[in-house]
Amino acid sequence: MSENLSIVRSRLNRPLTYAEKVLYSHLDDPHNQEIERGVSYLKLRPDRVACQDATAQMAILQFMSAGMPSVATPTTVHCDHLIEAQVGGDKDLDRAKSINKEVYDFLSTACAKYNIGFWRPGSGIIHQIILENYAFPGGLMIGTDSHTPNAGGLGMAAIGVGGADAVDVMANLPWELKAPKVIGVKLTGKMSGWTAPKDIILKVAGILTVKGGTGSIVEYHGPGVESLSCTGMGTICNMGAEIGATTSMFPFNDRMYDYLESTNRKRIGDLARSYAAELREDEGAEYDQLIEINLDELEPHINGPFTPDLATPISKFKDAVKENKWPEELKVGLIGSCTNSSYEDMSRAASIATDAMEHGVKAKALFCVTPGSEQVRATIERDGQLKTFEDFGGIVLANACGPCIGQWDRKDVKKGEPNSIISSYNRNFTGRNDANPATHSFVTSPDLTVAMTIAGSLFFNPLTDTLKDKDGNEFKLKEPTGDALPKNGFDLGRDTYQAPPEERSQVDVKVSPTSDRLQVLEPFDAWDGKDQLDLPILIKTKGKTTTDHISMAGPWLKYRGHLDNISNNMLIGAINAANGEANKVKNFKTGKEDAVPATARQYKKDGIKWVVVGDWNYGEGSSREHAALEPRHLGGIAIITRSFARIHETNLKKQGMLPLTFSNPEDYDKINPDDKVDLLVTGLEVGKPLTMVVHPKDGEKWNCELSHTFNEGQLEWFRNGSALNTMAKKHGH
Ligand code: MIC
Ligand code: SF4
Repeated sequence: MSENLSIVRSRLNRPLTYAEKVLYSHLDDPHNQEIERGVSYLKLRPDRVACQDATAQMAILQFMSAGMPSVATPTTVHCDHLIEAQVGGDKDLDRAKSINKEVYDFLSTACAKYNIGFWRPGSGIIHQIILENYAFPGGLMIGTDSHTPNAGGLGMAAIGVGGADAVDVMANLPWELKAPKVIGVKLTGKMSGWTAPKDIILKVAGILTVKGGTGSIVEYHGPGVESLSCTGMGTICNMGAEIGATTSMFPFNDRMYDYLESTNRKRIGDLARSYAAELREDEGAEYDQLIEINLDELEPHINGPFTPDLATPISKFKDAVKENKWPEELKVGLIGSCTNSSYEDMSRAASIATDAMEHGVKAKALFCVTPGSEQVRATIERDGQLKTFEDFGGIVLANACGPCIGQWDRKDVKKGEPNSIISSYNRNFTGRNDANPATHSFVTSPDLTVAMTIAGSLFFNPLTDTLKDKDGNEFKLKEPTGDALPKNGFDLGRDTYQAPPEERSQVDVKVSPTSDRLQVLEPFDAWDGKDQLDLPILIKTKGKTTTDHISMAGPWLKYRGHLDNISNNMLIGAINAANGEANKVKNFKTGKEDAVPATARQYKKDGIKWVVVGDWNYGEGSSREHAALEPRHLGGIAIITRSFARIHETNLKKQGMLPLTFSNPEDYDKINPDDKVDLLVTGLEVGKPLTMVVHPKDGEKWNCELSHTFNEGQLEWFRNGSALNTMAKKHGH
């Protein structure tokens, strides 16, 4: 790292931010790489790749077609997304193992064959396991999950990507990233009382909004950092995904050292100490934007509903609930997830539950806990917090994503019934947790989640309000307390890791041709070399179109390895600008209304290519490349929007689609869902806008200018039909 860095330093001759140091020290060609923040495409060599089960299936299916004997970069796969919360812990886990047997068998044999570490179901959530085992200061990793930045809590540049990007790195190609800008967040003051690390990112999300971090790394620094635990920093970096940031990072410090030591990595901590000067920003480093937050004044926040950037400080929350007529009764409180499952989070939450029980009261709302890892679960079982949660009335779910991603067999409300839930998770898009669009989902710290759960009401503010004890006397909850790290060390719990075997050539990876869960990928057709004329608009979406709208999770997660089957969820959550409804579009040939995937299939059958028109920040949220593969599979050619989220834009390019943006964002309003368009693709060139001719149903045709961010290599992907086709072509098969 220092060698590469000194090469880059002598070229740039200016102080560097920490994020820049980590990225530039991983350049494939530090001598010649062009480096301009926000402009050049960097070619990087990540140290590590991580995949979770819901995205690994597609990644591995693509890797298999690259024809390599093993991965070129250390890689792990984590089974966490496919476990549905029903009754709790072990029972749910056993059920998941039997329902998903085929997929787990596929992943475990593929991992064995290609030399990938495999974390079995029950081991925990990818980002927690990475923090506990693999993250290290100064490292660069990519992960097929948008919350990969969680490892920024250990000073790593950890970036969420689609499966095809992971495949590049597994196949020893450099990984490409537009050189990010750097947003500095300077923390001053000291955190105390009811304020938790989560409140920093909830506040930042309010300032920057869901698209404010696009194209940037958020770098935290300043004296306030000292009052944060390593896992607290992880929480902040984790939820940086919600502002579209490429990643978020903290500089190396003593709290990271302590965490490394308590997770059996003192050696790495010592090494980091000896390079400490390179593991932080240079004096005088310049940020593209600077935000300052004084932790002495920072209030606890609650964000939501429906979007993670609607930030309300607790002192104003009751009024906001009244004003907006959000359902006041709190139905469910949920703590845990990859965002907030640390030992510290669990012990602080348990301290509040204990306080309540000492007054003879328990959770009024339903209360669920998802431990982030087997290690955290076993440790809080040993140290008593787990029992506290159960005594308090809580259900301890399996170490997995569970309700965070709609893996929740929720029984307490009917579909369509307006209700409120609050969690310590990171995302709260419509329908995400329970597939009920009327559920108002709020995100906050675990501390506030527990406090609100006791009150059963969104009107409650634990800083100022009292509760009634078992005899009807009023009492105030004590401020939460907890240890950042367990005094007696971590208990590793059950062994859930499968190392790849020495002898791998005989391992057989099976994909049954009749499976409805797994399907071998067929290469997409190359571009026909012509302009694309007379294309219908399959749907013009209105407002938020997140990856949850484009390729819903929950029950659909089971088809993540089967492109044709999962394509039946394409855009079913997106709102059609033509009628304000979801999953109802008009087939221009028949004039009949039908579901979006069905209409696309009909066009495909008739040999008609189509486009989608979308609004701002299209594809926000997940890294799931299914959101790009599905339109490609069903015959789409371009997605034309006001703007894109980073991972989704790259995913579209990788699969041979055209992500295009209106050069004049107002043109979005001028497009009618009934219009037809010509895309003059033969004129596609790096750095030049593309012309789209719009043919309104009645009226004059007009020219619309579209922008794109393709570089030369990426244009090849389009011409060849996909990045994978391009790789195959280079390898001569
Ligand atoms: C999410 O939080 O939305 C997910 C589910 O973890 C996704 C990954 C996926 O869709 O498989 C993510 O964040 O990238
Ligand atoms: Fe899992 Fe939720 Fe974290 Fe995504 S955000 S990795 S679904 S726990």
